[in-house]
Order: sequence, then C-alpha cells, then structure tokens
Amino acid sequence: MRLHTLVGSGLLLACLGGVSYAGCVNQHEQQQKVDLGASQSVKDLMAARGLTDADVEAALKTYVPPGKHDEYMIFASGGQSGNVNVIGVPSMRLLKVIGVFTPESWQGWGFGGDSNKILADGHQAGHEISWADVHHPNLSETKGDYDGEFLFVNDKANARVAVVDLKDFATKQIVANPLAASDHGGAFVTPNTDYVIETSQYPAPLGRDYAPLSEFKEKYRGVAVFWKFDRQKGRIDKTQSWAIELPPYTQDLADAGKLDSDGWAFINSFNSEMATGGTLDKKPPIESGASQNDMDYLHIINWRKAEELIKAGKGTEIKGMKVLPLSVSGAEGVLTLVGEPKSPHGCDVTPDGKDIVVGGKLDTHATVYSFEKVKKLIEEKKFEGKDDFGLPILSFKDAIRGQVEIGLGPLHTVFDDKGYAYTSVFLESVVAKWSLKDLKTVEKVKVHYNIGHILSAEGDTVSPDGRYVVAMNKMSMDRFTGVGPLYPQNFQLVDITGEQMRILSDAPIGNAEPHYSQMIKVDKLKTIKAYPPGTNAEGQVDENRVEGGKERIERKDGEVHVWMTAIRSHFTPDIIEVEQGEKVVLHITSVESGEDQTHGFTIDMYNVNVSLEPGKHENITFVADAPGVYPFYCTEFCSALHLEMQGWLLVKPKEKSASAPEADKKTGG
Ligand SMILES: [Cu+2]
Repeated sequence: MRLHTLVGSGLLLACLGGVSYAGCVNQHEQQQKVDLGASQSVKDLMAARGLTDADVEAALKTYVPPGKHDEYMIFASGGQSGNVNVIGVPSMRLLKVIGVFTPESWQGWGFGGDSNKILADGHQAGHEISWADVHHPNLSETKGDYDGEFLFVNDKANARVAVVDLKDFATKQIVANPLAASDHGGAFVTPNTDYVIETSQYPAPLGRDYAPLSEFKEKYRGVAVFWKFDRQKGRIDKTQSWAIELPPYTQDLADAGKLDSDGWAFINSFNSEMATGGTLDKKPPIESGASQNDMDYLHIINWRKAEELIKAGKGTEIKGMKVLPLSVSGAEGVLTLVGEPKSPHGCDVTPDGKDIVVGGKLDTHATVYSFEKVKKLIEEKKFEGKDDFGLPILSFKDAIRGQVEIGLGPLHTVFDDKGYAYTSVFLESVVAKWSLKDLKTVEKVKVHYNIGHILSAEGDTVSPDGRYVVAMNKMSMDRFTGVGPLYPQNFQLVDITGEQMRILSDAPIGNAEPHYSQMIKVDKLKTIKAYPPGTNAEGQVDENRVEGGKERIERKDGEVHVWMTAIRSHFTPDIIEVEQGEKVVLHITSVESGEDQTHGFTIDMYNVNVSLEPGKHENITFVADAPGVYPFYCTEFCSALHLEMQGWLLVKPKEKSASAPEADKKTGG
C-alpha cells in the first residue's frame, strides 16, 4: 500500500508505505485517543467485525461523516415506481425520491393539489395513468456538459416525457407522446438541450390508430419525437416539436451526437425481422422470431436536416404533430441505416463525439462506429443497398473503426477522463474496461449480479470526471438479508481511480428496477431553499396566493373558496363550514420563509394531501359530498405544537342544515 489518508472524527492521519491500516491507526492512537466504544483499538474493531484492510480502505473512501455532504449526486430512474431516486456519492445514501409520473404522498404529488394538473397533462387519449415505467433520466446540457438545471425522464409504458426542475427537484411538466404507444430511446438531450429526444420502442400505427398485425409492414411504424425545449420557460414547447417516422423495427436506445457529431442522433433497433409472435397459433414467440438475422440496424439521423425540412413544410401532420415521412427522410439523407450485430442494446456516443459504441446482447463485441466514416459514406452516397422501406444502408465494415472483444452480453458503455470506456456485460456479470484508443479490453471486474445499465461520474458528457463507475445490477440474490421473493436491486459503487477497478460498496435500491442513471458534481446544482411567496406547483406565483391577514371564506358561483395561510403552528382559518354537496376550493399559502420549515395539509377521507414548503401555494378542489366532521391537520412535524396544527371541516347534512337544532344532530361514533 502506498499513501493512505484517513479523515474522520477530526483526525487526519497520513501513513506511508507498507503499513496496514490497523498498524497505521495504532501508531496514531497513541497521539490522539479516539472513543472506539466497546473496542480497545481499531484493530480489535476490525477483528470483531471481520473486516480486512481492503474493507477499511473502501469504508474510508465512501464514509461521509455526520454533517458532511456527498460530492456527487446520482439521478436514477425509479423503474416501475414511476419516480426518480436521488442518491449521494460516495455514501450511496438515498437523498430524495422525486414524484414524477406516480403520485407520491410525502411531496403531496398527485393528492388533490395543483400537481394533479401536471399529472393530468400526462393522460393518454383521455385515460388517467397513475404509474409509469421510468427508464432514462437525462440532465440538461450546455455545450455537451451537464449544467445542473433540468432533468428529463421517459415513461416507456405510456410514451411520456417529464421535465423536472432542479431548482426545487420537482416535476414541472409531463408531455404525452401523441404518436407512439411506448418509448425507450429517451429522454436524450442534444448538446445544448435544444431538443429532448424520445423514440418509440414497440411499433404500432402512428397516432394510436388501429391496423391488424397482417398489415404490420404497411401500417406499423416507429417514431422519433424531437421535443423542443424552451430553456427560458423551462418547459417543452409542444408547438415547436416534431417527429421523424421510423420503420417498424423495434427501436431501442438512443444517444445524441456531440462536438464532431453534433446535429446527429443515433438509435439502435432490433427485430429487423419484424416478427410479430403468435404463440397460441404455434408461431415462434417474438424472442426467437426477432433473433434470426445476424444484423439489425443502427439508425443514423441528421436531425438538423430534419429540422430544416420540417420548417420547409415537408412534414405531414398526425395528431397535431408534424412528422417527416420515411420517403422524405430516406431520399434527403435524414435517415440512414447501418448493420449492427445481433440484438444490439446500448448506443453511446464517446465524449469527443467521434465514435458511437454499440453493445450486442447476443454478441461478444462492442462495435465502435466512426462518425467521420459514416458521415463521408452518407455524403458520397456510398450505399450497400436499401431496406424494404427505401432507406439507404451503409456497409458495416466501411462504417466501423473496429470491434472490441468484451465478453458475453455487452450492453451499455460509459466513459472516464483517461480514454477508457466501461461496458456493462449482462450475461457475464462484469464491468469491462477497455481502451478507446486501441479498442482492447484491459480489465474486468465481477459485479453482483447481471448488470444492466452502468453510469460513471459525468460519464456521458464531453468531459467525464472519471473517479466512479456504478454498476446497476438487476439481481441481488445473496447480497442482502432476505426481504421476501421480490429482491432489491443492487447499485455497486466502483472506484476507477487506481490501476485496477475496485468495488467499494453495495447499495440496495428497495424500489423498482433502475434503468439508466446519471451522476453530476453537486456544485453544479443551484437549488433553492424556499419559494418566492405564493409559488404554485407549476412554478408561478399563484393568482390566489394568500398573505397573512387576508385570509377569508367566500361563497361564489356555488363554490366555497377558502383563502388560508399556514404558519407554525396553525392554519387560518381553522374552521370551515360547508353544506353537503358544495364544491370546496382551498387556496393555501405557507407564509413561512425559514429553511426546512415545511408544513403539510390533509383532510380526512377526501384523499387530499399537499406539501407546503416555505412560500409554497396549493389550490385544492373537492366536493364535500358526505356529511360529517373532518379534521384537517399538518402532516409534517413542524414544531413542538405540531399536533395542535389542526382545524375542522364541518360538512352539514343537506336535509338538516337549514333548521335542525344542534341537539338533534348525530354525534360521531
Ligand atoms: Cu406544521
């Protein structure tokens, strides 16, 4: 061992050459006594807990003492939870779960307040959807580097994209894809976040139309939507968004070009066989039908050109969105195909934008395409042929820079700052490190188990940080104490600073399958601690914001409006009387301004719960249809008199409300 720096309990130790941690700590214990609890020494403690020097080294690299902060933050897809997990690095502590597509009651996300309006924008064809299969979080970028302003995530199951504002870590917008019935290649941003790209997964007639499977080739299609992002407003501008029609191959992961390849996008696909299954009729299942060809197609998209053509009126309108047809894309050089080895999955552009790395699930290689070669072939129109939809196909061998022998089942690739790439290898359960320069694998580290996605510190930007790789493992088998048949996922933090990769810690994620994640340096984030007074879920100062002293109850247009404030430790007003059947509209503003002084507001039985962070405003509407006495109270422990922060909603029965004397009324019980 070379140099070890131990920082902890106010003790800074530097031990040089050839000394074990226990020995090293022993020397210094003489100088400064540390309270080791029941243990006599660090050595005893290590022996009692069965820890090796390597364990202690890993602990020292990941331990974040009480009161200290993590250096990086991971935004991890919450998979079937429909939400996003925020995790600190190197501690791997869960810092927050951001409510996105799925109601999240702590944040009052989707329980009667203004967030319901944002969730309602994500309805598809008038259907309320209260869950999602979140796949790929992508941070906003400026010049190809994370800028810490926004996060975009896609919902594979219902073809939607959400915008999360990183000023307050709250979802601000959900857009429903009007064309596709599922998505996967999303939500990838172009280098300046001009567009958020969302590409479909399973082909279907565009615009949610019907066509029988016998017309698969004619009527079924894939699609890539380019959602225009308005940075000033912090929202996707649906009116400026457009799409490119894709052939009915199953489009998979995607990435936007950067630097040399800026203006381009790349999408994998599988099932170029266009297998449609039919297992009940003894036809082969899609899994075998889709694995017949040796090659599938990487889609190469010149999106700048597509944007010009859309502006020139070359798109056709489907469900209110301009779509560039296949015939135009093929002829104009917008969409070109090139073969890619069997069942490709990850599609990752290198930090310099010069190469595109594709992993093949049923192949042992990562294939590295040279953008320069690809671009030249397209410019010179050197095509090997055309597919069934008239799309030009490039020669595989002329388009690649080479292939890296990786192992069984390479999937996704991320990068460091020293010219290495790290590929997740699903079947072999390893992370493979390889050199971008000579395309040789240099090392593999075993992970536990069946790694799917992989991330590294700012590893898909133009300037990766190196330092850490995280293996996102789909199975955890024997790694944790049993919690029933549904196992936690396992994030493994890998140190990539040394000659060899080292696993530092296991972090069970007890919340659905994390697909992609991104890791950002925390100093890039500019979060707020309180809202400007009266700010609603959409980020605007609400027209119904309430100031202290202006609280009131008014009846208008058959509705009871209550302008209410919340401050430690009372609501004003705290008694609300309505008639059965009246519509109640509560406008509640937290008039707190102090850091971490959050209140909540809930009412018995009406499925209402909102979170009132300092300055936050919520509008809550419900019909008081059942007579009774409904306590409302603050759900966030806010002060010593938190339990007293309550009030009453009295819903008077219709038939008795006019004249019945108090004594005649039923008492509760
Ligand atoms: Cu409170």
